[in-house]
Amino acid sequence: FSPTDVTVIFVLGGPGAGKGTQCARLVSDYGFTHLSAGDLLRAEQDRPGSQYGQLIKDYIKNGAIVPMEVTIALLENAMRDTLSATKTNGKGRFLIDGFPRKMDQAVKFEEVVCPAKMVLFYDCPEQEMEKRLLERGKTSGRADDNAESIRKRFRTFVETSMPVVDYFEKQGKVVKVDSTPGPEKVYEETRERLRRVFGD
Ligand code: UP5
Ligand code: MG
Repeated sequence: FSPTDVTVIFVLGGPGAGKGTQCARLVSDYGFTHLSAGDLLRAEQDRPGSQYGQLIKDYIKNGAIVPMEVTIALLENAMRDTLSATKTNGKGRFLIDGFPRKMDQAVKFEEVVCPAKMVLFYDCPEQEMEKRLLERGKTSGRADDNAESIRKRFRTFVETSMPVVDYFEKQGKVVKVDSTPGPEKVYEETRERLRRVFGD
C-alpha cells in the first residue's frame, strides 16, 4: 500500500474506552472506512472452515493478543477489499480500531502495510471502562465481557498495549482524548482535535 493512496489512523484505548463508538461517528462525518481488529477476528472465528477459529476464541477469552500474522492478514485483506470495491481509484482513509496493541504488530504493520498518519488515543479510567463493559456484557454476547476476562484484558492493556502508545507518543503522532465523559462530549473533543490535523 502506498502512503500516497492510503491514509491510516490507529484508534487505541483500553477495553471499553469507546473506540468503536467514536469510530462509528467519524465514519459518517469523514467518510473513513472503519476496520476493527477485534471485529475482524470475531468474524474469522465464526467463519466456517477457518483454521484459526479455536485459536482466536482462546486468545480473546483470555484477553491475550492473537499472533500478529493472523490479525495483519485480516486487516490487509479488508483494506484491499475496500480499495478495490469502492470507486475511489484505489485511494482510502482507514480508521484501524484496536490495533496495534503489541509492539511487534506496530513495527510489522508499518513495515509491510503502511505507516500511520496519527494515533487517536482514548484515555479512560479502568473503573469507568469496567462499568461500561459489565453493562454491555448483559446483552453483548461477547465471550470477554465478564469480570474475569475484563481483568485479563486490562492487564494486557497496561503491560503490552500501553508501550505501543508510548512508542507513537515519542514520534509525536498521538492525539489523546479523555473519553470519560459521555459519547457526545468525547466526539466533540475528537472533532476539534482532528480539525487541527485534517482541516474541516
Ligand atoms: N460507551 C462507549 N463510549 C461511552 C461513553 N463516552 N460514555 C458512556 N458509555 C460509553 O464501548 C464500550 C461500551 O461502552 C458500549 O456499551 C458503549 O455503548 C459504551 P465501545 O465503543 O465498544 O468501546 P471499545 O473501546 O471499542 O471497547 P471494546 O470492548 O471493543 O474494546 P477492546 O479493545 O477490549 O475489544 P476489541 O474488540 O478491540 O478486542 C477484543 C479482543 O480481541 C482483545 O482483547 C484481543 O484478545 C483480541 N485482539 C487481538 O488479539 N489483536 C488485535 O489486534 C485486536 C484484538
Ligand atoms: Mg471495539
